[in-house]
Amino acid sequence: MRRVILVAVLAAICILTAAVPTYAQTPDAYVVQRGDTLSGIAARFGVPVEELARANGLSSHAWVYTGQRVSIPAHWGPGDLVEDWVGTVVKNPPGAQFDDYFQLRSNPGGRYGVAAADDRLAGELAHVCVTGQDVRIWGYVRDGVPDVNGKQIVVQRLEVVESSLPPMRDLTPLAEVSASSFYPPDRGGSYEPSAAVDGRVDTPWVEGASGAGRGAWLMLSFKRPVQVTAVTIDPGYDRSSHLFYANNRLKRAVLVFSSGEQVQIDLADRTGMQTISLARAPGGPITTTFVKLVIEDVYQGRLYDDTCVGEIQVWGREG
Ligand SMILES: [Ca+2]
Repeated sequence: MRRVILVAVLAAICILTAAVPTYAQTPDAYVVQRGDTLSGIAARFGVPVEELARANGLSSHAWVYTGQRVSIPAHWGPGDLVEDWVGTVVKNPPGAQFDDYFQLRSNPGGRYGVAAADDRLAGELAHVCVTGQDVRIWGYVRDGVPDVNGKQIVVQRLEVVESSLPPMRDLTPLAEVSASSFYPPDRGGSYEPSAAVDGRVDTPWVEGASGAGRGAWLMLSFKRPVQVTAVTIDPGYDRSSHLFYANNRLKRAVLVFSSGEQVQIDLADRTGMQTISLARAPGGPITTTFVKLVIEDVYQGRLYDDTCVGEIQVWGREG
């Protein structure tokens, strides 16, 4: 009975996504033919050449010889084909077990790890992760891998779904910024709230409260409601490694929205922008007139007990 239900659910998913899974049998080994190269064999079986080389104790530039048996790593065989699946790429908060995943639009339970077949696609995946745009993807599913539910889509082609809605973009220039307090200017510059949105990670807003500034806040306000899909944050004084670790860095914060929604975020203790994805299915982007960042916890600075936010950006669309 259970199996029947499972089959029915799988069938429904297939219909919803208009994808017909095909199960290709991966051979255990391949006998090298004249003219074959390791990279050619890797491409034929959809295996990264490094993985194929490793499975055979070879370097990835090794020659192969006619008649040589080459083992094909089983889990790299093309599994379910992914053809025109529609969904969003969602980034997990730093520290999560897996960094991102693909969320099928048609099925809230349809969640897969995601990987790019090449560097260009990796860049596109990173971009749509921030913009929260729906995408159509093609590729295949790898089974039994250390990723979400043991499954990972290797994306070989990606298209952004055309939409009549305004495009997702960096909304920060539309915002007025304010804060509960700020540190007075000194020889290093000024640390007003506007320093967190000036497009530079090396100029931080620094809270001016006593102690580490837990409870201090920075707020970006919009004249008209916006739909927020992601927030990116540089959690410290990112002018140099010395200044970054000399001051407090943001460890945990709460994002508060005018809708009443609150999202607790955890930040990794490292320089550079970190992405907080809010394009979570099925809830979708958050509609709000402000984004308020409230400091909850910090990584303690070596020299100073002041908490810095190098830069914050709000991504989404107007209206
Ligand atoms: Ca800045």
